[in-house]
Amino acid sequence: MSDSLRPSAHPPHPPVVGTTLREHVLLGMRAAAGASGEFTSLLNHISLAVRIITSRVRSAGLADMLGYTGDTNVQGEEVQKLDEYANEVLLSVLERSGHCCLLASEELEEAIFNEKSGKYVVLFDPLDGSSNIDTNVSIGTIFAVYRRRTREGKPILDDALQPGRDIVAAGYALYGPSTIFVLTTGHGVHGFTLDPNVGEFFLSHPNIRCPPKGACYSANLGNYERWAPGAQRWADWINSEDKDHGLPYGQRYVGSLVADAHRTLLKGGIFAYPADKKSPDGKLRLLYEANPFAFLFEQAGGMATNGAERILDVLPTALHQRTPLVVGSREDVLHFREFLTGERT
Ligand code: AHM
Ligand code: MG
Repeated sequence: MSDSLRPSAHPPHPPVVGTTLREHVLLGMRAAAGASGEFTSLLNHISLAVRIITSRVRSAGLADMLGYTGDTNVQGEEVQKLDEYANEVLLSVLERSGHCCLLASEELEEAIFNEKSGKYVVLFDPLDGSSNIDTNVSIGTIFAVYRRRTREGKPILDDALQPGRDIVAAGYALYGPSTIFVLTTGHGVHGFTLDPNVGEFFLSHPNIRCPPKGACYSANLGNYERWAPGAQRWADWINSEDKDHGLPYGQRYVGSLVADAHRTLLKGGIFAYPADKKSPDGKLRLLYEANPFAFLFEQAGGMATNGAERILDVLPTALHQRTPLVVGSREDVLHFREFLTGERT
């Protein structure tokens, strides 16, 4: 998408630490000629949903008492799982916003169409890494926003099947020791940390840049035997003893994409979930996991590939399509690609 078509949520002045997310988004709107305020309102609705989810995630450790496990709580009531709860919060907040003609979620088999209004499409993973909830490990929400592709009539599935390069906003919330909301509207990447006492996100990480090269890699090495020979050679190389070339890299793997990718974005290095014999198309989902992160990393100077192609250029054919995903520092991702294609052995 050309920059002139992209709604602007980037302030005309350098971002100032302490600015609230609301102010940041508003400054972006003021900088965009003819902005209607809908995009601003949509982003504010997403941040509201994230604050509501944060509040529930923070009491997840009390699950046996309060519920959210999918089982029966101490009062003998059926309780909702946290990922289902997060999904419902996002759906209801976004539906009420009136800005979305189509919503799709990892938790829903089919997309939800709103035939009455909304020029935006939001695709999301409401609670990624949810297998980590039981052990109090960081989890997150991931989203991508597009303009609807069809200009008139009812929205159709094709409105969701757009290549990642047409994203107008992408971001994630990481529910870690604090909740951080990382956002790009195509004008750089900025991180906002939630002050739980005030209930506001404050700009804490302006202009995030992914270092050109890192010192850590993030991959599930338990899948090594199932990987293609190129991916195995990459793993052998990155674990090899070669101090002059900065090897071996350290290994960090949380098993929550949001946590692993966030660390990689800030510190550099590489996150790789390649295809394997068990998941020949990869495990992660293109539309609401890989694309938002690919867009964020490119905006921050990093890179994202499926091994053969730039993630953002892949033309989706299905809502829940899977993809291999390799994101991170430019140099590190290029090295991976060279091993995978056989340019390097
Ligand atoms: P989920 O969407 O069901 O939570 O699965 C996605 C998660 C990612 O957060 C993470 O990167 C990956 O699956 C971990 O997979 P594995 O356990 O195979 O290493
Ligand atoms: Mg997920």
